[in-house]
Amino acid sequence: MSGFISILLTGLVFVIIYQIAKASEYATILRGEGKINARVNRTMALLLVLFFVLGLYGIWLCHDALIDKMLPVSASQHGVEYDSMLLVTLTVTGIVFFITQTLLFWFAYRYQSTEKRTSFFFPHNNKLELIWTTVPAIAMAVLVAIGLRNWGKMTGAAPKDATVVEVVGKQFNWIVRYPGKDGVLGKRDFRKINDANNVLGLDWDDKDNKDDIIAQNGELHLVVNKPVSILIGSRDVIHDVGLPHFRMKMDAVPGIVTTLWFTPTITSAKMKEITGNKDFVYEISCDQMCGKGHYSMRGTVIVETQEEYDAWMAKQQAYYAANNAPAAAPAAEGTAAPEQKTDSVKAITMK
Ligand SMILES: [Cu+2]
Repeated sequence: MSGFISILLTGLVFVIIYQIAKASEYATILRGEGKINARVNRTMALLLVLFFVLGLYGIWLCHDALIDKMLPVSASQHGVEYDSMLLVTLTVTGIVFFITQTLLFWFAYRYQSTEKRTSFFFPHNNKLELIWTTVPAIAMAVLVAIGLRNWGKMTGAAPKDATVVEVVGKQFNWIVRYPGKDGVLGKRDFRKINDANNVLGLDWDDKDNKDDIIAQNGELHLVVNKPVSILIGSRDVIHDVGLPHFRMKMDAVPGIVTTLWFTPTITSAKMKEITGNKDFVYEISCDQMCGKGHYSMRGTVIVETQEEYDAWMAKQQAYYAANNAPAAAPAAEGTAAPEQKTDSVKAITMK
């Protein structure tokens, strides 16, 4: 209902503007063009200044209302660099914005059309052209160079001692796999995916899979101050691993492995203190609209000390043992119909 009223009101505003335009057209004809034009010019010049001042006030209002809702301090080393990059970019563009817009609106007011003044013909000036092309070009090149350097760091090779974790998106949650004691993630094949007892399609002929762990509740546990390399995949459509508190994000694309790495620097417990929120949770958000359950793809990240991590890991059972022994008894967690899935995959491969 409120949507309908909004559309109706918008339509009404357009009709009113149209009628005013029409009326002023008739008034111009009746009273003489010169007089009316002079008045319109004066009014427009004043309205432009008013628009600028109100616009600046609006920016300040938004800033004031939203500053408390900003993300807390970055919880990763990379994130601190990105934040400072953002600050530099916003400062440079903000100063340029303020100078150019002030000049734009002031000139519109100061040099409004009057009968007494004719315009000055100034068609071309090489020196000016050169200045206003080169200066922004250099400024943009510097900003882009800083961005590329950071991008290279984020997507480049992770340090050798980084923990490896796999995060796979599906409609509609995240599956987190750890490599187990051997430190190697086993092979997986989408044709082996089975919601009852093989959610990632792990290849049981690959011995590296036998000790792989799929985290309970899909929780991503990380050790503070230890680099982590995340291998990202998807089981169905394109998702995106968004880690806003670490200032990280990367698409999860079916069929290919994307990666990102970072070093978490603040434990979940410490972040609760910093934010003053005892319910604070680091989250994985899906940053790619992926279907009707997109909103519910909220994963949990827990950053903890090595001891806490080890204690948690000790409680995890290898996925193979939990789902294949003895005599391949299906686990209770699956809800979808697995047979149907495998059949449809077979049908596709046979074509
Ligand atoms: Cu998604």
